[in-house]
Amino acid sequence: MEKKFPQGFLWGGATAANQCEGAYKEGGRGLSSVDVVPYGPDRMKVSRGEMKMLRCLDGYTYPSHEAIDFYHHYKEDIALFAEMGFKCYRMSIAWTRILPNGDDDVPNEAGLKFYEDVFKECHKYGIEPLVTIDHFDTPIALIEKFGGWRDKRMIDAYVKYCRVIFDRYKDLVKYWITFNEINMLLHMSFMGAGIYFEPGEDKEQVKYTAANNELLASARAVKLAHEMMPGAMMGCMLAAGQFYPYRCAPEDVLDGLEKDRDNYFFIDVQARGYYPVWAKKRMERAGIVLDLTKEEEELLREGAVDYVAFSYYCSRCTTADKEFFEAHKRPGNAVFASVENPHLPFTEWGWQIDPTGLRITINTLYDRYQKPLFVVENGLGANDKLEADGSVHDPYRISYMRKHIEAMRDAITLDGIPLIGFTSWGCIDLVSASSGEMKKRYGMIYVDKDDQGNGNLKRYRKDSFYWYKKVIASDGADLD
Ligand code: BGP
Repeated sequence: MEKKFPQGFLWGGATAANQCEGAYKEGGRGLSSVDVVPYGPDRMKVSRGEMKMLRCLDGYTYPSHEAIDFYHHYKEDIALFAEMGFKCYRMSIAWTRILPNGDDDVPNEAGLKFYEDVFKECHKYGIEPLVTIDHFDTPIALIEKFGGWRDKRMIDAYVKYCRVIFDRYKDLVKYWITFNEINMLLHMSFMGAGIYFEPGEDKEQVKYTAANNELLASARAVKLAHEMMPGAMMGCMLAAGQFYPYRCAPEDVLDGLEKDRDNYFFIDVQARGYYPVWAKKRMERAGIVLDLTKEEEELLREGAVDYVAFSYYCSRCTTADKEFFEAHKRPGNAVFASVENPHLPFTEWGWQIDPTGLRITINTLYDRYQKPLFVVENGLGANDKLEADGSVHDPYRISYMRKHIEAMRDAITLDGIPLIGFTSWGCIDLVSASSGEMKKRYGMIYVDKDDQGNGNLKRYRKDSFYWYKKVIASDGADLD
């Protein structure tokens, strides 16, 4: 069996502005949704849109404010990525660095310059930037003005922002993603769409209206990008992970199908260009009304993406037996509720480990969309120990990565799936999106900082750093 990955495969790592940049008030940056999502017990409530917090309040700590200070360390960090041999670096642009109020007529030059420098630094080492336009990042000014993505006017603001960055970076960036994990807005509505739910309002209606607005915005961005940047590759992005039926009972299989549809719904629209018939029926049954004109339906068709990107951390498991489901819910899967799968081990944070599930997910996505795929997030969140000599021994991470890379190799060589690349999540330790912790580390580079904000931000190479370097140097042939 061919062990090498295809020529030109984009090996690399991934981060997001809000989880690594810090410097939240520097360079004219405006306040963004992620800046008001605190560390601690209220984090989930705010992320889900159940607790209103549109300002930073005393008594809370906000991890995004400093994060790992990539803003001031980017040269050092990109040099480390280059040392590992990265061919690609996935990152996001903070909308409010470019348009501090989300829809300013004059963009903020300091913000534009910052990303220009970052992209140039990547190119210096032959690293291809892959840019997420919106990674859990809604300008607070727009949330105050429109209530987040529930309002159609968000689309114009987003397109305005896209026009500015496409114009400025057209010669520097080829690969784009319109929204990070777009399906997340159903679960973490504030994080994904800047939505706080007013008491008593119809949450499902609000969520699907917001989804429709993001889908339209994505389509306009794709169209605009193709006009402004011939050759640009525009992608959508799904928080993926197949649902398995817990039992082979048909009701469980049907339940798995329906739960998968909650997620595929978004990508069906973005990749195929239209709402699937079952989605329309579902909304009709739930009394959800979509404000979608004929022209907008046409726009969705014209704005279909070029490739499908996704994150994969674990598979999920479900049953139609509600009592059983509740009794066997796996703690830790705070966002995607899942029954514990007895066949799989799990991480310290309770996420089940399933490399074969990655191959299954890749195949399902390809069967469904027939478009090139890109694994833009995958990795292991774990507690690491920095030794006195500056080393970090993380065999558990190497083992996780090895098995998932093998699963990708099988999907390519045995199944023939066109995979563009793989960017390991949190290639450098950063703030966890769900928990706000630093101690949930994904990196191959350790950053000296803890959950309380202590630490000197110094970077250290973990064992996985050297291992991944070898993997890339051998084009994936050497995974030992
Ligand atoms: C995805 C997000 C990332 C990232 C990752 C790991 O949902 O796109 O932003 O953080 O998951 O999750 P966590 O940080 O919660 O462990």
